[in-house]
Amino acid sequence: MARFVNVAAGQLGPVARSETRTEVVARLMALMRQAHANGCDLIVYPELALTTFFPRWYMEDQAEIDSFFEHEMPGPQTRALFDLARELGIGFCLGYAELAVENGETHRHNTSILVDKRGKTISRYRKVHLPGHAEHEPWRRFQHLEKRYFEPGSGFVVADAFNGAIGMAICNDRRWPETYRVMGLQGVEMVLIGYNTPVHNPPAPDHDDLSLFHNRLVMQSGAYQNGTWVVGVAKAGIEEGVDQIGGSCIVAPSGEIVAACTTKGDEIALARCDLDLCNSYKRTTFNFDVHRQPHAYGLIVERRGQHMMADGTPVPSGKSGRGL
Ligand code: ING
Repeated sequence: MARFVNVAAGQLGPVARSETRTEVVARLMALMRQAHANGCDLIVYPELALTTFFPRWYMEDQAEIDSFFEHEMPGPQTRALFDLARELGIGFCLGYAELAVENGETHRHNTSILVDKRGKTISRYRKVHLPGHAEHEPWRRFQHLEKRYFEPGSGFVVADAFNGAIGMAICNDRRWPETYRVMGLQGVEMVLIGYNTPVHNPPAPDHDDLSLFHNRLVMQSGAYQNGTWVVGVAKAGIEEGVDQIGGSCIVAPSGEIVAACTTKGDEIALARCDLDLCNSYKRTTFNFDVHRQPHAYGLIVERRGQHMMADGTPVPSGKSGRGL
């Protein structure tokens, strides 16, 4: 029996700094209604969907920085989105800046949540791979201060939801094969990824012309090499003077793009995703139990007089010598 999930990639165009949460939530709700009208079970929104991509600016005043964070989720200005989800019977994945007070300490994360058709949050992920830098770098056309404003998350989790195994990642995470493999080893069948990606990458301007190609490349390879669906959703367009790629798409476990947005504005792309298609890869080419060789990956190697594990991690204390 095929397990279909009807999915919408809920791409956003630019979000201005002046836009209120209420105004943005209204845009998210309009996309949710479109997705529901097209029979969707789930809509995936971008990273930091509720505000402009504020890490592009250097700020020192903590109150100003915290104005971009959500202190509760849902809160007074986001509750309407959860209520609509429950009313329509559609789930969603939402990226936002999370301010959490835990054991009396304040923590700030670049977060994504998965909310079911009853409007209940069933999974939360905090971005692991924070790109950019922590201090002001005035040479850049714009900043990328995620390392300044967020703490990294502690790992990738796969939740049982929508009759399958659903994982989340955020933006730069999608560029790292470990992101998909860690969830692949947990049996993930769909990875939901929001992103804000500038066309121009100041440290590597020669990559700019390849930004959309690299966007597709990493999600298609991650999908194929782990036999999983991947849904990538942009906040796109020229946002506060910075051009951000679109390229929202839905990738099948084959690595094929089966749906894509064609604008850089608010737009949904739709796909009827058969989660059982994952097995065509998980039970053959990427049958990890049969074909993966973890013993070879944990090898201790010597590079230029330094011992390390074959995957580049330090040799755990107590282990030494070559693993040959
Ligand atoms: N943005 C970008 C991303 O990984 C980036 C940062 C852009 C890295 C271009 C490398 C090249 O898509 C976020 N928010 O991670």
